[in-house]
Amino acid sequence: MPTIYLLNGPNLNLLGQRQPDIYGRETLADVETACRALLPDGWDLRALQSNWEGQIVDWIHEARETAAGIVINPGALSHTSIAILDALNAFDGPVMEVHISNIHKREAFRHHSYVSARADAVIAGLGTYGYEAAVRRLLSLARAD
Ligand code: CA2
Repeated sequence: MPTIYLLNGPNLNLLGQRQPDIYGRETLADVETACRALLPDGWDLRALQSNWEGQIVDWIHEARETAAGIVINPGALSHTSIAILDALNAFDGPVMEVHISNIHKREAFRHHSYVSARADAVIAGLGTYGYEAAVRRLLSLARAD
């Protein structure tokens, strides 16, 4: 069954609980539900969150075997992690990078993302709708194949 990996990095488990002015009021569970609702019959979503860089690297390796595409919000690891970039570079399918906030409107240290060097698209500032936009794009790419 074609599966989309929805990966979230550090602190995104707190979504909907703190800083609603920046990240909105939806929880990660809400995001998963909204993304799952977009899937055609026969598709699956594997939604995962970790505060640990190595765990995210391991999930990207797992995705190499099984995933039709990856939607990833690496959180703060976007700005630091060459390990996640290297793992994504070993994945052959489409990669959508999502940031809930507009990282370019925030502190300078958020303006650069290592992951963007691999991502096929970068979505920033659409709020949690960015995840849905990313899933829609992945599905349209897969259907064009
Ligand atoms: O805008 C985004 O999605 C970010 O990837 C979120 C990261 C931040 O470090 C990036 O620069 C931009 C932080 C995620 C923290 O999420 C929280 C959510 C609610 C409450 C506290 C933290």
